[in-house]
Amino acid sequence: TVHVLPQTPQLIALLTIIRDKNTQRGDFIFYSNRIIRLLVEEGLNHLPVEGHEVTTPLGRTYAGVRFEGKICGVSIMRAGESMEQGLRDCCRSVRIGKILIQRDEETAQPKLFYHKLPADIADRWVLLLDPMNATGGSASMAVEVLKSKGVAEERILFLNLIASPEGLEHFASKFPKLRVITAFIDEGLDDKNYIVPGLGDFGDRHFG
Ligand code: HSX
Ligand code: HSX
Repeated sequence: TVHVLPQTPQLIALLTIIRDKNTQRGDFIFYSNRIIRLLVEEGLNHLPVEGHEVTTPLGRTYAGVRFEGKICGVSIMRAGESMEQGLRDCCRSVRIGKILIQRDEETAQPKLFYHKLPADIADRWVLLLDPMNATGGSASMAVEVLKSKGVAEERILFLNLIASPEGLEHFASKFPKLRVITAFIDEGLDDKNYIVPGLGDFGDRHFG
């Protein structure tokens, strides 16, 4: 299932800045971080909570809730690493796994080079991080890696900034129980399988 962030004027303004080809790296990082923060908070909204009672300084009890699971961020390198800090800003001691997948820009086929994941990942909720979902090939490959480590599809939340309709369809048909949280669904892909209108190569714009 796909959850799109509420398309508020504020969010569109942030997206407009990072889409602008004249936006320089410092601003690109600053404004994309604001969107990433919203994506992380929305992702956390999908995790289960249990009842938890506290006493306030006024001596009253408050029947609240607390998060009951363990989580792990997994970034698809390189671009996905740009989302790690946003997750850490919300979850201080969060564990982070890495999967290095590179898309061959001739064929648009993803290739897996490396992965390193926490040993107990199968017991965790996984927030999969990649800002761009074009054909969906890279993220699918990452999900296959996670599944091979015993992570259930329903425990994976894929956080991404811009998705193409093609990428989302690919994902929905392959992994129907997986949740995708995206800030924006773009028009589609061009003949090189780049997202349009898009924002160019996220990794290049963020890391240089
Ligand atoms: C974060 O810290 C999340 O709530 C995680 O559940 C927790 C990290 O747990 P661990 O990886 O240190 O066991 O706030
Ligand atoms: C870019 O290509 C992104 O960060 C993703 O890792 C990937 C998206 O392309 P696709 O595999 O969805 O076509 O580097």
